[in-house]
Amino acid sequence: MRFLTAGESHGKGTIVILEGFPAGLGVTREDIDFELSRRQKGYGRGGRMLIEKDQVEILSGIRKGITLGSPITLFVKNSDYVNWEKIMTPDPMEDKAGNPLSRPRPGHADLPGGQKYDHRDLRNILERASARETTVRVAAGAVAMKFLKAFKISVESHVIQLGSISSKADRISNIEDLNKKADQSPVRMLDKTSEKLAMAQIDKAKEKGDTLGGIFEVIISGVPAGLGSHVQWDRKLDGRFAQSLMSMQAVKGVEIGKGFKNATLFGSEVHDEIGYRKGKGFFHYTNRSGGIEGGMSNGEPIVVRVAKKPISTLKKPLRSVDINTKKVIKAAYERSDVCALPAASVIGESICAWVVADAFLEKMGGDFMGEIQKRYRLYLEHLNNY
Ligand code: EPS
Repeated sequence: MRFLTAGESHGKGTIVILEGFPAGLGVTREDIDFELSRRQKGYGRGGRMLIEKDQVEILSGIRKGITLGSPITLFVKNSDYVNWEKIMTPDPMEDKAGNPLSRPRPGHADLPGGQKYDHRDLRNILERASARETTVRVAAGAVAMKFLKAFKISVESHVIQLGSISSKADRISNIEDLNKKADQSPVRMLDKTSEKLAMAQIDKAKEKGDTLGGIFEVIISGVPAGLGSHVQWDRKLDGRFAQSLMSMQAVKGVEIGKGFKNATLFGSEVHDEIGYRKGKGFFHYTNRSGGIEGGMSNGEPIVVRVAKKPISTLKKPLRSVDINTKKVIKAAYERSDVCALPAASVIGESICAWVVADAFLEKMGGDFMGEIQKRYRLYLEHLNNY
């Protein structure tokens, strides 16, 4: 399976085409809109989320609530486009609406993108680099999640660190109704003390014209052993998670299990001892590896942690250089989120859901749900008898 997204942040909207998705899965607009609305929430977001009410339009590939096996096209319109029509129009325009943006923001795509594509108006870069693009990645993820649900695989997340505030609920790899609980928190943290401190830190950053990042954790339960493969670099499941998650705007670190901590310990303190129980099959006594060994799922919950840097659009801008005058100036500021970490954790779920669904389909094979389900039953039988 693969997908491609397109769209500018203040253009007509964002769009995604999903290719290779099997037939026979029930998917409704409500399924997708539910995830889209989760992406819009979180304490610390800016004015844009008050303008948008992200809702999907299904343009192809789903008929009467069932996937057809043909490309699925999902479109999410930008309500803000009406305010940007003159600036973002694809038509040739005499009108010089919108001053060319010449003050690159440190940390954003503005400068390297301008250099690479030879744009003198940095808006031509920032519009596509914007995290608005994640809208349709979440739409794609919602379809993948629906697929995984049919095989009792769940994808959930929570924020474990926001700025300097660590959640006390760090490293819970099997919590019931994790998402239900995290969704109740404005910062998607599980313990109330950290939640309060984190919100206070967001308030402080806002006051100072600054921004905040942090770390979230995605937990994927119900994954059978054997997704991904050790035989080739681009088939390794951990590598696929890292690439997909790193491609999310502002993400600067990805860790599987206790990745960085494990690097500081003895091997005997790191590796998860293997057990066997009749009926249950093989299992591990611990899960420090985060459910992936040798580039393959090992049957334990997959635990992925993602570090997101603070958003680079600062109300109190950093020093930069105007690309035309070459004079030292302050970077451009329009409006921005102070902290989009809670939303990022929702986006992370979607990205992980796609990775798992892709690897799952690759392993089981099949073009329609009944076929895949049959093959999965056989594979589970194989695992039980192994
Ligand atoms: C976003 C929409 C954007 C930003 C944010 C994500 O809207 P606007 O640029 O109109 O405020 O809020 O994008 C960025 C953080 C960024 O650096 O571009 C969204 O829908 O998530």
